[in-house]
Amino acid sequence: MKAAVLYEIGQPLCIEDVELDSPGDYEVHIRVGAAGICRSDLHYIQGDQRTPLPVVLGHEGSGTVLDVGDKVTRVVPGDRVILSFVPNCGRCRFCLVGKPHLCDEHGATGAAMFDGTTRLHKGNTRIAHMGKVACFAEEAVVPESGCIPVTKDLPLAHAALIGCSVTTGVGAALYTAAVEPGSDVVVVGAGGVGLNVIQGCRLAGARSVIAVDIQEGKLEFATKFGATHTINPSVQDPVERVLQLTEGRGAHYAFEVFGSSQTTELAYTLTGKGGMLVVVGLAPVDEAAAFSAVDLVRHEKTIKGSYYGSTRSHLDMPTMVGLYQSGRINIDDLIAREYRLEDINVALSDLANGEIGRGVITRF
Ligand code: COD
Ligand code: ZN
Repeated sequence: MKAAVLYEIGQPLCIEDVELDSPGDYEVHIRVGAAGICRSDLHYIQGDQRTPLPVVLGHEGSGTVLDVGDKVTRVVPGDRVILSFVPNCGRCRFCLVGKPHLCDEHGATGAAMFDGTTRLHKGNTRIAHMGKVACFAEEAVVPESGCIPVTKDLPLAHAALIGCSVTTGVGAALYTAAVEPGSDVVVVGAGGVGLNVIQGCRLAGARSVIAVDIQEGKLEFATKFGATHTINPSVQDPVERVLQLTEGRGAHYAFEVFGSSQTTELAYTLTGKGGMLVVVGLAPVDEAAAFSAVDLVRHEKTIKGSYYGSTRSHLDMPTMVGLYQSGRINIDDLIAREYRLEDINVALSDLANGEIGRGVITRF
C-alpha cells in the first residue's frame, strides 16, 4: 500500500509502497478515509519534536474497518471509526483515574504498537507509526482502543478532524480550562486547533473571545468561529489592547495554541489576576518559557498544560460528534482544502505558509 514516509528531518515526505503486516490480536486494519494536516506533523518534520525514523506521520484520521485481530470485540469490518492518537491500555494508573489521554503504556511505546513492534516496514526496515495512527497512508493498523466507532452519516473528513483539532481545541476549553460563562478569554494562535479553542469558549458561554494571530486572514476567519475581537500583535500591542477590552483586568483564561516559548510568555502576560494560562502547543524541545514567579504567586495565576483537550476519547469524541450534529460546533467551515495523498508535501507547505482553516487528505 502507499504511504508518505519521513526518512530525514527537514526533507519532503516520500510517497511510496510499503508493507503493512496483519493486525495483532487486539489490533484493527483500517482503510484510511481522511487525514487532516496538523502543525504537530510539521513539528516532527522540522525536528522541533523528536520521533524515531523512518516514520509515517498523520495523527488526525478516520476510516473504515477492513479486518480485525482475533481478540477484537469493539468493532467489526465495515464500521466507520475516528482514530485516536492516544489509544490506551486501560490498566495503568492514568487510565484507572479517568485520564486515558495520559496512558503510561502509550507513553512508553509511542510510535510503535503496544507490544513495542511496528506493523509498517519496507523490507527489513521497520517504519514507526505516529501516535499509533500513521494515517498519511492508504491503510493503517491501529490498536482497538484507538478506534472510536461513529455512524455512517458523519462524513469521514469531519470524523478525522474530531480525531485531533476539534477534540484538542474544544476539549481544552471545556475540560482542561472548564471556562466559566461570562469569562473573558484570549486565544493566541488561530489555526486549525486555535479555531476549535475559540468555538469551545463560545460554547462555554465566554463573554469575549479575543483571537491573537500574526496573520490577518486567520483573524478574519476566527470571527466565524466565535471570536468577538481580534488582535494582530504585529500591528497593535496585544497587552494594551487586552487590558482595554477587559476593563484593565486581563483575561480569565488565556490559551497558547501555536507552540513556542514566545507565544507562551505572551499568553501568560495576557492572563489576569486569578486567571488561568492553558498551554496547548508544544514548543521546540530545547526551548524554555520564562515568567515572573512573584507575579504567579501574588496574582494567584494557574498554568495548566492541555494534552488532547484532557479528553477521554471513547466518551468525549462521541460528544463532539453530537455537538457537531446539533449545530453547536462548526466543522464544515474548518475543512478549507482537500488534497490527494500524493500532494501531501503541497498540503504541508500550505499549512506552513499560513493558509486558513484545515487541509485534509480525502483521496488516497
Ligand atoms: N503570535 C500569534 N500567533 C502566531 C504566532 C505569534 N507569534 N506565530 C504563529 N502564530 C499563529 C499562526 O499564524 C497560525 O495561525 C497559528 O499560530 C497556528 O496554527 P496552525 O494551523 O499552523 O497549527 P495547528 O492549529 O494545526 O496546531 C497548533 C498546535 C499548538 C496544536 C501544534 O502546533 C502543537 O504544538 N501541537 C503539539 C501539541 C500536541 O501534541 N497536541 C496534540 C496533537 S495536535
Ligand atoms: Zn494534531
